[in-house]
Amino acid sequence: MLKKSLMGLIVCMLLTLLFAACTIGNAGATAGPTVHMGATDFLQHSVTIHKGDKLTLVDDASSEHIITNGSWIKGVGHPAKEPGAPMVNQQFNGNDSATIGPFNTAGIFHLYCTIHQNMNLTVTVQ
Ligand SMILES: [Cu+2]
Repeated sequence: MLKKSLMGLIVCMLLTLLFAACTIGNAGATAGPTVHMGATDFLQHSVTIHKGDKLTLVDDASSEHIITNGSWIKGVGHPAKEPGAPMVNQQFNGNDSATIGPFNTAGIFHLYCTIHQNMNLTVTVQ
């Protein structure tokens, strides 16, 4: 009798482990288009996505970023939101990520980091 309940306990523990592993796996995977950021810049300066997509920004460094609509032009930050662009105002504190959008309108949209000069990202939605 004791052996049987012990077996049941072990099976339960194994199932729990299995479910936990699955959950961790899902949390680690980022679905959809992703752009990474280093200490002072985007690791790529343009990305092409589809209408209706969201965009995941991943801060690989320990530095802060504040990403919003607009762009750096000749060393000066210009806030500007194109018609049809989703409102973006996302703070990163280092080693974190966030999803922006959805981008529901086709076009070319500009995002920049208000902290780091020339940290521009062009999002093409098609
Ligand atoms: Cu930045």
